[in-house]
Amino acid sequence: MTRLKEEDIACIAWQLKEYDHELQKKTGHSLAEIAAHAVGLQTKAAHASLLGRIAVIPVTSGQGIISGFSRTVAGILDHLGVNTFVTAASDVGGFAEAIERGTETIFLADDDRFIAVNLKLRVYSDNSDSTGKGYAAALDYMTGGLKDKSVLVLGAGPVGRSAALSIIGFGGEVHIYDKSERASSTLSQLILDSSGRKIYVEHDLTRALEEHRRIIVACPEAGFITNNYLHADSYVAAPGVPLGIHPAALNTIWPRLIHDPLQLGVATMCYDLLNSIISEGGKER
Ligand code: 2YC
Repeated sequence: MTRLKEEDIACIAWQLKEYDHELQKKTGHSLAEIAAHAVGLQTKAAHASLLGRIAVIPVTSGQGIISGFSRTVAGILDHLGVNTFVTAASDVGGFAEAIERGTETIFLADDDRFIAVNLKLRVYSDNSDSTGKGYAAALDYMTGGLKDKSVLVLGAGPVGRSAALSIIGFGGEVHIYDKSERASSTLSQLILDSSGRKIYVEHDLTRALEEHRRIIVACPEAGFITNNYLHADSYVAAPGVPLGIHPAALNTIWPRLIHDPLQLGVATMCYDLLNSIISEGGKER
């Protein structure tokens, strides 16, 4: 999993309105609507404020705190209308502070996992899983619907796996390419076993890029997708950091490219927890 750098996230918190407008232009929907779509919720029914107060806890383990990370996560949640704060203390002290201040939902990340936990329902949402869902939902909206359409997923890791399952959920046909053939075939078998649906393993990246117009770039390779693979009807949803689109190709694909280092994943984590709360609420009746 790529570890974000301070410069990757420095501007996010104060550009969220612009980012949201950009998403609306590209997909016809807001960040909240895409995140709700990713988890099968109608935004009308689910307002993020149902999550109560949220605490983001800085974590110093491993390579330590990324300056601005917790503040940026809190900014994204605030943008969604959730009352959020970053704990003054990190780690265990931050956890105690979150409990003392009556929060029900906690966001925290170490070098390996980024999760959001709802203490009341004892459920959690994982960033990789949510990021895959969020990007598949954005591609579904941006292309006018993935039903009966083929989608090339680059990268068979946790994000690519989650995106592939979501694309199947939207009725799409998944073609997977990973530089490790073993990773592709393992994912293909997992999906066949879990959903009975076949996905197509691509063995040649060049051919796959030439043949596909809807692409999820869920691998951490910079700039390998050049202009000759992008066409007027190409649509790219790229959760991978660094961005797989070659800088010289950015201008042409920009109106049909979704890419951010944190926003869609965090928003989908929020709606994923909301989904649990709403379905739990339904059970309580
Ligand atoms: O500031 C902190 O609390 C750090 N412990 C945060 C470390 C996040 C490491 N993970 C990443 O940089 C990203 C995730 C946001 C998703 C994938 N990699």
